[in-house]
Amino acid sequence: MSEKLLVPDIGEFEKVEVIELLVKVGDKINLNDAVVTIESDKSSVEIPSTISGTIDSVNVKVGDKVSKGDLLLNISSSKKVSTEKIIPKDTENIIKEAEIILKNKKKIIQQKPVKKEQQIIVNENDIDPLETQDWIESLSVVLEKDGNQRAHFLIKELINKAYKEGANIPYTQNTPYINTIPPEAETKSTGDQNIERRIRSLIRWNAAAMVVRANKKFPELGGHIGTFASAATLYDVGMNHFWRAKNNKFGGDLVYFQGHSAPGIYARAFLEGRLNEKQLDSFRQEVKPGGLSSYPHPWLMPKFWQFPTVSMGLGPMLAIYQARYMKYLINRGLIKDEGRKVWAFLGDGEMDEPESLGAIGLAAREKLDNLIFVVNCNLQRLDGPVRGNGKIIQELEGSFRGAGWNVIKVIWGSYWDSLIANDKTGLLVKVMNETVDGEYQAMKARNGLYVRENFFGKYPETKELVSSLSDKDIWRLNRGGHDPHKVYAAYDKASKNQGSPTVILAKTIKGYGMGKTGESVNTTHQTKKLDVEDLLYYRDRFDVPLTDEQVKNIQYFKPEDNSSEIKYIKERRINLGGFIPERTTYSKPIKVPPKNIFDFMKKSTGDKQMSTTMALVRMLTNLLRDKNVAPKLVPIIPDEARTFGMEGFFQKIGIYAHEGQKYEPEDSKQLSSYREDKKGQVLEEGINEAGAMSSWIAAATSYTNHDIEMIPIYIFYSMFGFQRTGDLAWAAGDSQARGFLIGATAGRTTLAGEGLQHQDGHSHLIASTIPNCVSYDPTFHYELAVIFREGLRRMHEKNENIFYYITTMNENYVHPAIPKDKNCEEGILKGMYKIKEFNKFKKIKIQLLGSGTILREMLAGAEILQNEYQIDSEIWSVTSFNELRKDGMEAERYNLLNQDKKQKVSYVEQCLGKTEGPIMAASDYMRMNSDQIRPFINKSFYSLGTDGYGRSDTRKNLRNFFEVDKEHIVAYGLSVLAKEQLIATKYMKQAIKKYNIDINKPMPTKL
Ligand SMILES: Cc1ncc(C[n+]2csc(CCOP(=O)(O)OP(=O)(O)O)c2C)c(N)n1
Ligand SMILES: [Mg+2]
Repeated sequence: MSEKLLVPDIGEFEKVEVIELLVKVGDKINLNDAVVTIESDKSSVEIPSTISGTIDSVNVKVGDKVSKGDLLLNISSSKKVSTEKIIPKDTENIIKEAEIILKNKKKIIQQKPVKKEQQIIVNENDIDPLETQDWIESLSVVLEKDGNQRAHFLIKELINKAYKEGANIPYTQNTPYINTIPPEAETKSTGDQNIERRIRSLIRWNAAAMVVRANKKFPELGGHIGTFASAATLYDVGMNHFWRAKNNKFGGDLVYFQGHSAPGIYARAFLEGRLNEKQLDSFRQEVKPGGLSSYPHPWLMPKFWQFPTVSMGLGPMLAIYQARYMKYLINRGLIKDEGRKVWAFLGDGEMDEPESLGAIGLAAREKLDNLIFVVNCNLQRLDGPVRGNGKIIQELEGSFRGAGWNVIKVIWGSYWDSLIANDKTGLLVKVMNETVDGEYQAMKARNGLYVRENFFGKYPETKELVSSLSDKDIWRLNRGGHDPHKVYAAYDKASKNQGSPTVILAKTIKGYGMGKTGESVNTTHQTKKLDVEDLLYYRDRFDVPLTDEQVKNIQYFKPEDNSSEIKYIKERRINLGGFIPERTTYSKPIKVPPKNIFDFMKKSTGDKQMSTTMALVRMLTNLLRDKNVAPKLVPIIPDEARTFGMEGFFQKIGIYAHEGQKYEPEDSKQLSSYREDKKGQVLEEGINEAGAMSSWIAAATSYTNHDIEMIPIYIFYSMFGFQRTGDLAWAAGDSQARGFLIGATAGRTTLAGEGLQHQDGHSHLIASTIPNCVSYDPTFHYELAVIFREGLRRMHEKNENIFYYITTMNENYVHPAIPKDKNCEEGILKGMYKIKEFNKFKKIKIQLLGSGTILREMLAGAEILQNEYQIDSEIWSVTSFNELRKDGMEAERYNLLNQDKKQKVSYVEQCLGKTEGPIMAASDYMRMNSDQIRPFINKSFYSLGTDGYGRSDTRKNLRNFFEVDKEHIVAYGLSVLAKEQLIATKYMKQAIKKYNIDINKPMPTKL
């Protein structure tokens, strides 16, 4: 039976051009196979077949204009599937998931209720304590009889009822200032606590010694002792019991270490035998090979560090998106689900960075139960307390609980357990709740007596609680983050949590053990020197087996290889699969598609106008047909797919959504319907450039963190790229990211109407600050094709640790065929090639260098110069001033250092050295962009550019304003030639008059 395949609903578009036929008569096709590509003035999209069968006739040809309902093909079908039916329905999955959740819920309900002794909380605001007690008793009965879930349900119902009755009192997100896990519910560590303590003490010592030794030698080196001193237990418990390394059987947990705790991580690696004393002694001396970097920097220690974290706030953000990306890879079937975790260690001060909390909602929404944050709440940042007048742990608890995280507070150590159990009046918890962080910090800078008087002394009942304890005992009352039992229990619970991310808020002491000069004092953060007295105290505090003499010499301590400590530490890591951190790569390179895949971009577009953004989307659509590349592409878009004409991707490869699509989209009948899918390929990040960039980094480093090479392509408004998320771009370079950043709608005058905040005239300059970023500003579709293919080859086939920044534009124009010159492709990649020459008059010549859309103004200006002023010219398309500069710098440096040898000729010089006439360059970027190559050529060189704030107007008016339109190019060209005494000044004056150029207009930078 023959069926008709018609043009489906293509939204608002009509009479859209057929640009490709993907099938012919006689072909057998399957449901959803693409048959035809159509293209509007904004985007191209493939039409999939809704019928499987054999093609009887093709009823359209390339160039035809089609609208909804037009006949495309006749197909002899075996079966027809209506468009209704292909709307993705994940109902079954949803039911399955719901069943799993229900099962889990049941499991939770079946948990044994924890018995607890009842407490009477004294509250001065309580107008009827007896009634209060009645309610509390009822709750205790429910807890005992029916468990936590039931109690929680009842409380929720009470709140709902009160809310309905108008009692709109804000519900607090906080729990009392005590540990989330009660002692009786703690999972006990199986480790040998004595050995672990000894190991931890040695790590503490060696970490501090490393910093102190470095600063004794070179006081300028700096370093930190206090951060790791507060976090040692948090790391040790993870290292000994939880973090599984990558090996040939397992993908490995991913740990983001707090930047300033690096010395502790090196100190452990020293005991593990991974680093030697010489290396420890080269802490912060990285210029000679083998030095240890100040903070986690994969660029400088590519076999050790995995994640750069020291720019505060980036770690939390990157970790969240790393965990999300891990789920993405699992859901797309690209890696196995092995229960791997992402752990991120963060400072409590660091949590003030907007980036730290900015993505926690996403983590909860995406149910990232593979993510664990550990916030080291030492209550201090650099200058002083994080929240002197408040409580950072409570504040963070509120934020994270509100966002839907599983919050585990680890506030008090085991020595407090009996005190809290004996707190029958509830007054101890009340004091804990009332004491602000400033006081908590001050107490740890003082002594036991001070704590007795100022903390326990607040109420007679609490004072009585500690009456049998000596001041020393009180001083020993430890904080949760320093208690390996409490930390173990928290990690265990976090690791088993399902359905939400977990944050552990661990209370610690900054500079723990550092004594009077460094413990809990406001200057702890910057303490990098310890005097002999402090060192002796530190040794005694942690029982480090060093003599006084050895302490004075600040010697490292490493037990013999066959000592119980070294055996233990190694055995623990062997059990957990290897060392952490370790950066390795076992991914396979991606074979780049055949050269001809982009051949269609080397032909002229004829009369057809298109933007380079459209050309890019066409190119990506083609790439999605290459079986090696297609599954590896990760298109990332922050809510701008329609702006860039990429909505065709929604149907074709789907938008990643871990829950599939639970609703029928409003536009479900349309070809480019908003299709969310658990296996979706597009990461649609919403209005969130920092998140999109974090996703891009996760995908761009997938080759090392997941051993699978991926090709992330993040497309954004170029203005909201480097300028907005520059620090992440820098971290990407450090991380050795490989992938494409596409600055779309680029150029100060090309993105016409949008105005000052949108018009980018400098992103290439910011890109040039990142050493391993390769950037291009192409004008024509063949340039884009050559650049992109080379990017694929260099990064994903040859595995160079570089990333590409390419700007594309939204201005539609005709694209010519690639010039015949055999060196053209090489020139495109090196940064410039001659695109055209006007050579009719052979008298006066000028060299014109143009970039991006301004190249077209150059070409037009050159034509006027030829036709109206008899001036010849050579026009060069500069695809990358940045690449030209890099080459020029290298040549210049070589030549200066090797004056006796054959001198190198920079590529700029090779192109322009023997040409005639002065040089004038222009781009849609600041003059500084083209000025970058000025030093590499011994000729008169002038730049035009778009310095100054952008503003909304037409392209024509904007180019006139910034003086980069063809008229200004002619006038400035004539002026340059006059200045070089090649023509009379009158021509320049004529042109200025003719084009109404106001010579008194101030520089656009002042307007
Ligand atoms: C973006 C950024 N701003 C400032 C700094 C400088 N800085 C380094 S550590 C630090 C204080 C860190 O305090 P916290 O996060 O509480 O960590 P702690 O050392 O107390 O564990 C500051 C301000 C930085 N590294 N990154
Ligand atoms: Mg802190």
